[in-house]
Amino acid sequence: MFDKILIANRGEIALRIVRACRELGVRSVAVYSEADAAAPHVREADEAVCIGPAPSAESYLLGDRLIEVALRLGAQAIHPGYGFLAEREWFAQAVTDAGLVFIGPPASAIAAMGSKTAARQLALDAGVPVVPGTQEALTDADEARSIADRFGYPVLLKAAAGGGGKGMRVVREAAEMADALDSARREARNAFGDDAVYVEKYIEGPRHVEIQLLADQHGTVLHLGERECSIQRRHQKMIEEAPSVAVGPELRARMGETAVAAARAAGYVNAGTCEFLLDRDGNFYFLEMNTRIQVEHPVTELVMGVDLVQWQIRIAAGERLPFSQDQLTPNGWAIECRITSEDPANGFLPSTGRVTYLHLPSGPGVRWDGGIETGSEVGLFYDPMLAKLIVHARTREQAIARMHRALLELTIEGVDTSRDFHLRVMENPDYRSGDISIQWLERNLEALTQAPPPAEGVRIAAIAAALLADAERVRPAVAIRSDAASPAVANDASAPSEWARAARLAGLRR
Ligand code: MV4
Repeated sequence: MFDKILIANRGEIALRIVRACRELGVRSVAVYSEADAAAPHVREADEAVCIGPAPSAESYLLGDRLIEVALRLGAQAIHPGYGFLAEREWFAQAVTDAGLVFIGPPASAIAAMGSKTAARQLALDAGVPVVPGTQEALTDADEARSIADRFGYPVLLKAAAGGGGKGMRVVREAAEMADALDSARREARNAFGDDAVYVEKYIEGPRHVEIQLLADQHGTVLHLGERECSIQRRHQKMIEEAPSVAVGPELRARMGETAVAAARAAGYVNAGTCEFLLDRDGNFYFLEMNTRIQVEHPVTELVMGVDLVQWQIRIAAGERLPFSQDQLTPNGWAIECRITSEDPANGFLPSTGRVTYLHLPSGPGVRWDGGIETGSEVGLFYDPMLAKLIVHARTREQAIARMHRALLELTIEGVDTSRDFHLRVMENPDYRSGDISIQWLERNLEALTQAPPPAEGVRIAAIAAALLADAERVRPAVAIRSDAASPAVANDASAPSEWARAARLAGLRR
C-alpha cells in the first residue's frame, strides 16, 4: 500500500478521498487554491499545499505543478477525483512518466473512451449493443438524409468529439436536416475544436442507466449493478438511485456482462462506469464510458456494501479484487440528492455568499458527503454542487420517506440551494411510482420549482418562533408545527425552513 497520496481535487470529493485514505492508513496531501485556503478538505488532510489563485486554470488544472508537489512531498500516487484532470489522457500519462501512480485507468483506456465514435467502434467490436447509426463523420446534408431514410426519423446528430449533449440535434424530418447539421457542426467546433458529426436513431423517452465497474490489474473485471440517473436537467444529474426500478436481476446480469465486455475491450483498470440508454421495451444501448469515479458513486457503495474509493486506491496499489460476481447483489435501496447552490425558484440561478448557518441531517441510514461548513464562502469559481445527501433503506418507498425526512432536517442559510426542489421531487406522484425518463424533470419543472405559499398561521407561528429563537440564541423548535402528527410526507413539507425564512423576513438573519 502507498504511504502518501496527493488529492488533485477540492470540495466534497477531496474530503471523500481523505476519508478513504485515513481508513486505509495512508497519508493524504490536499492541494488548494487561494479561494479554498479555509476549506474543509484542506484542514482534514494530513498536509496541504497552496497551488495558485482561485481560477481553476491557474490552480486545480495545473497538472505539472501538482506532479511537482507530489514528488516534493514524497507522495507515491495521485487521485484525480472527478472533473478537473480526471479524464485528461495527458495528465494520466504525465503522472506515470514522473514515476507516480495515477489512481485511475491507464492513459490508453482514457483515450480509447474519449472519442465518442472511437468508443462506439470499440463497443461494436466487443459485441456491445449501440444505438443504430453510422460510424463515420457526415460529409453533407444529402448523405445525412439518405442515412436517416435508412434508419427512419427521428434521428439524432451527435458530435464525434462529444459529451455533455453539446453538438446534439434531434431531426424529425428531412426538411430540418441541413439547418440542424449546420448548427450541430458549429456547436461542436466551438466546444471541442472538431466539427465531425454523425447520425444515430433517436431513442424517445429512455432512461439513463449506468453500470459501475471495478477492474483490477490482474484481469478481474466485475460489475456492481446499475444506477438510475434519469433525473437530470441540461445534462446535470440532480438525483440518482441504486438499483433502478426498471432493472431486475436478469436485465442487471445482461447489462453488467455487456459493460464488463466493453471494459475488457478497452483494457480497463480501476473504477469506471458504462452509460446506457434503456428504452421502454427494455432494450439497452451503450452510450459512453466514464473513466473516473463518479459523483453518484455513494448509492452503489450503500447497496453493494463496497467502498469504491478505497478500492480505487487498493487496485492502484496492485491488490486483487476479493469478490466474485455472484457475491455482488444489491441490498435495499439508496437515493442521492445533489445539493447545489442554485435557486430552483429562479431558473436554477447560481447563488453565492457565505454559509451563515448549516444544520446537517443525521439518524438512521443517512450519509452526508459535503465540502462546506458554517462560514464557507460559496463563489462562482467552481461547480455549484455543495454536497450530496444520500440515504439507504430496505425498500424504495422507505428510502424516499427517509430522504424526505433528511431534507426536512437540513438547513442551509446564506445561499439559496436546491433543497426545496428535492423535497418536492420526493413528494411527486410520478417520482414515487418510478415513472420517469430523461425528459421528466424538464417537463415538470414548473410543479417542482414553484414554492407553495405557507399557510398564514404557520407563517405567524414561524415569525414568533424566530423572534424567540433570536432572543434565546437557539434554533426554533420544530414542535410548533401544526401538522406534527401528519404522515411521512406532509403537504407543507418545506415548513421547517419557514423558521429560517421568517427570521430573514423579520430582519434577524441575512
Ligand atoms: C441519445 C439520446 C437519444 N437517442 N442518443 C445525451 C448526452 C450524451 N452522452 C448522449 N445523450 C443522449 N443520447 C440517442 N440515439 C438521448 C440523449 C440524452 C441524454 C442521455 C443521457 C442522460 C441525459 C440525456 C438528456 C438528453 C438527451
